[in-house]
Amino acid sequence: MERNETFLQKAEELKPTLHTRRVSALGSKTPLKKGGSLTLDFGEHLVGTVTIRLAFVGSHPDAPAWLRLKFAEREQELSENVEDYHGWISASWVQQEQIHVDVLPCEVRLERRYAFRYVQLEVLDISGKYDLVVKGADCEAVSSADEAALLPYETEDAFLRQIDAVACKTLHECMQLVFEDGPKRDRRLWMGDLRLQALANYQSYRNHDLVKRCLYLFAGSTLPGGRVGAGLFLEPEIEVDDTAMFDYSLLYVPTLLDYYETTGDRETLTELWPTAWRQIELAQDHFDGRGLVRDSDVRGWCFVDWNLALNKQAGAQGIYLYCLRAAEKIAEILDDAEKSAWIKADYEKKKRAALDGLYDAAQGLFVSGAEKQVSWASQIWMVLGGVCGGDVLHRVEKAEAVTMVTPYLYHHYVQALLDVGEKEKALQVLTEYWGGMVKEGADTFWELYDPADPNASPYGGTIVNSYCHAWSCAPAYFLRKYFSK
Ligand code: RAM
Repeated sequence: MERNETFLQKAEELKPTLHTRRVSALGSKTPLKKGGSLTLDFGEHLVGTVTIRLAFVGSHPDAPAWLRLKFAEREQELSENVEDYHGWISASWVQQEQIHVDVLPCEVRLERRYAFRYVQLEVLDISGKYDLVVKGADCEAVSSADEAALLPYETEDAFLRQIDAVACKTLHECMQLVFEDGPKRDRRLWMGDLRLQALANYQSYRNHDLVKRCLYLFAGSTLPGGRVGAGLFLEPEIEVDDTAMFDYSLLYVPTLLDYYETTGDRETLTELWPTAWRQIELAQDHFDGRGLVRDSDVRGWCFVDWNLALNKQAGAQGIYLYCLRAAEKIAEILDDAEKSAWIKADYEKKKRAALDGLYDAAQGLFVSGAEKQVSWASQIWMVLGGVCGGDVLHRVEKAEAVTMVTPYLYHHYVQALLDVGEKEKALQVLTEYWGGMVKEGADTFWELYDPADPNASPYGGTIVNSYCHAWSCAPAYFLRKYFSK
C-alpha cells in the first residue's frame, strides 16, 4: 500500500462536522414477560446511537433481564433470522445484540452506531417476579449533510417530489465523515458510490468539500503502483481496501472532472490529475494488442452490477472509453497537449476494437465474453462510452438479455437515455424503478431492487442487504438537473 501524507493531511483538514439531532420513539405501558416483544418505530430512517429507557412492574428485580435487540431499516428485516443466513458475506453485518440488564429502572446506551427505523426488543428471559416495561428510546442521529443548505426541488408533480425527497434522505443518511456507501453496510467509502453521490450532492446539499476530501483520501492511500482502490477503510486509520476493480479505479477520472466542472477548483484538479492519469496508464495492462479489454472470470475484477450472471468484458470496454473521454477533457483544461494527443488516438483505437470485436451485426447488439452474452449493462456502457447511438437500448428490450439488478446500473441506464436525447423515456424509467421502491414503502432507497424478484440478494440472503444505499440516490441528481420546473 502507498501513502501520500500531504494528500491525507488535506483530507483530514476537510473532515466535516457531524450535525446531531435527537429523535424519540414511544414505548408501551404493557409489561413484557419472558418471550414478549415490542417494536419501536422511530418514524423515519436514522443513523446514530440509541438509548433505551427501561423500567419494571412487580417485585424488585431478583435476576437480570436478558434481551435481544434488532435494528432494522425495513420492517421486514425483523422477521428474518440471522441463524438462517448462510451467505458469503459476514452475518456480523446484521444489526442485532443481546444484552443483560442488571439494574432497573435504567437507561441503556448502546455504543454502536446503527442505521434503522425500527428497533425490536425481545425478552429472552426474565424472572417470574417482575415484568419489563419499555418506556421509550432516543436516538442521537448524525449526518454531515446540512439541511439548511439543501436546495429546493421545484416541480408540480407530487410523486416526483416524493421520489426526490426519498433520494435526498438517502444521501443525507450516507453523508457521514465521508460519503459512505450504506450506513448499515459497508459503512465506508467506495469509488463507484462516491461518483454518484457527488453528482446528487452537487444538485442538493452542495457539500463540495466532502467530495474534495474523498478525492484526496483515494489519492492518499493507494494500492501498489498508485492504483486507486475500489474502496477505503476509515478506521483505525485510512487504508485502501486490497480489493481492486477495473471500473472503480478508472471512475476516479470522471469523479475528479465532475468535481472541477462544479467547483472550478483548478488547484485540486491540477494536484490530483497525476492520480487520475495513473489509472488510465494502469488500465492498459488489461487490453490485448487490438485494444480489446481481456475478459476475466475473477469475481470482482470489474463491478458494473450485482447480477452474478453478468459477463463484464463489454461493460469494461465501454467504461474505459467513458473514463478516457473524461481524461481528455481534463487534459484539455490543463493544456496537457501530449496526453491529449495520446488519448485521442487511443480512444479511436479502442472504440474501433469495440465495434470490430464486440458488436454482433446480426443482432444489432454488443456481446460480451467467450459466450457472447447479451446484457443491458453492455449496451448501456457502450452508449455512455460514445461507441454507438441509442438504438441498442431499444433492441435490448426485445432481446433475451442479462438484466439489471441495482440502482447503480439503473443510474447509468437513465444517463444513457438522456445522452441519446430520450428524455421522456428516462423519466419513465426513473419513475417506474425508483417509484416502485417508494410504492413498496421505501423511505430511503435500497442497495438492490429487482422488480421481478423482491428477494434478490447477491450475498445469499436479504438480511444483509442495505436499504439505505448511496448509489441509489440518483433521482436527486436527475430530477433536479433535467426535470425541474
Ligand atoms: C457493495 C458495496 C458498495 C459497492 C460494492 C461494489 O458491497 O456496498 O456499494 O460499491 O459492493
